[in-house]
Amino acid sequence: MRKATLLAVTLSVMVMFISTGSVSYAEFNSNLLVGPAPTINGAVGPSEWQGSYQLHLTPAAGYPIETYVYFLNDATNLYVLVDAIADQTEEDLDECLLVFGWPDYHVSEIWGETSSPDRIFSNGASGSSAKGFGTSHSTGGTTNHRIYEFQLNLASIGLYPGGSTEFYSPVSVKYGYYHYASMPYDHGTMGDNVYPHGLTATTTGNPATITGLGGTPPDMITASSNASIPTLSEWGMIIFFALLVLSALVFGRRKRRTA
Ligand SMILES: [Ca+2]
Repeated sequence: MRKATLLAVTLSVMVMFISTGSVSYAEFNSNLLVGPAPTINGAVGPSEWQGSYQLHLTPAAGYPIETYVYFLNDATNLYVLVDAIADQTEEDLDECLLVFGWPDYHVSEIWGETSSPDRIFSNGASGSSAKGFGTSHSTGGTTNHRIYEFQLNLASIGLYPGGSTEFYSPVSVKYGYYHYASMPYDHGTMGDNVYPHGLTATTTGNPATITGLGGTPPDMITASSNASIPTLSEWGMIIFFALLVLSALVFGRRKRRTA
């Protein structure tokens, strides 16, 4: 009976940890870069963006444009792929915005012609970005769609290996000369993926300055350090195996006593 009870507790602890890790995006890790750094050219090369995506934005979760978002980092840079698989129309006004930190925030935004896009790196952010239209591994390489690639210097957005900062894409100002959009904005369908869903922002000025955030709070992103830190679900597995060993010991002792 004791063994069965222990096993039940173990399983429920494991399920708790696994569901905590997969239901909410409120905290996530950038994966450590393995292999070559992505070439920032708006095309997903065959050896680029290895490892799993961190965010999958779906209509069911409130995002009109189904999109996969990948985050990788090495000691100096963060690399972001916004793979907008449901934006299958190529317009100059398609755009993508990434914001890091709050209230001291750093911005990278890209829009305009695919061949010579307009780019913003503001409030200290520095790096490179590209806007493309093509296929990627997310769709099995068959359907052309919008692809945005970013390289951001970690220190320029308030990050370092092992460090954390807020991540969001809050604003939907697209007309006139105001800047800032979402992740991404598709002009073909006028769809806006404000991230996280339910985040609101107030802005002023031209180009826009974010003066306040409300609604759903931003996520926290943690950049990987070389010494990898177990994720929540890995900790769940560790506890699971520790309790398994413990239950084996308890069972073993009972058996000896009976004998
Ligand atoms: Ca489009």
